[in-house]
Amino acid sequence: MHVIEGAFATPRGRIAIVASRFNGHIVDALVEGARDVLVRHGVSDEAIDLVRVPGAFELAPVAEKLASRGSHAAVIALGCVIRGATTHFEHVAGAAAAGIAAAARAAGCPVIFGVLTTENIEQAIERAGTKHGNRGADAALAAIEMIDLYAKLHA
Ligand code: INI
Repeated sequence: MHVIEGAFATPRGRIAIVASRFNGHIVDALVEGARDVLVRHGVSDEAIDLVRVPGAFELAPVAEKLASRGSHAAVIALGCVIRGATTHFEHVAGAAAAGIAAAARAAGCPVIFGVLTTENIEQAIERAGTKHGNRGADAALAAIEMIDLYAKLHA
């Protein structure tokens, strides 16, 4: 069997992280987790562009713009949506997920979904560098693997 998959090779080119300010304490921990993984896989800190947006709703359009410029090897979208008393959560989380998925399909480079959608702040903290790991770090690993896979599929 001929298996085609991405390796965790040092990616060439720039990496963009788009991160929301809403729930900033959590998102900052995701950004730090992503940055740490990228740098420990050989990406220069200088080659990482961090683009800030107000909330998770704004992640997809900006990720799509960045990805369509062709200036980055991958775009990583990081955010945190926490359920509240109203249906606002569903709209914001749904728009972020659907929008980032659409951006990923349209773009020539990987666009990675690193948005926490949780019931409460505790679940978010657990996934931002405490007992359930760091989803920002996971997103960066996915980006590294996908960059290599795209290179293989385009070769
Ligand atoms: N944005 C988030 O990133 N997380 C949330 O939990 C959230 N909630 O719950 O409201 C949120 N709302 C703001 C939204 O993303 C937009 O920034 C705003 O609606 C302006 O378009």
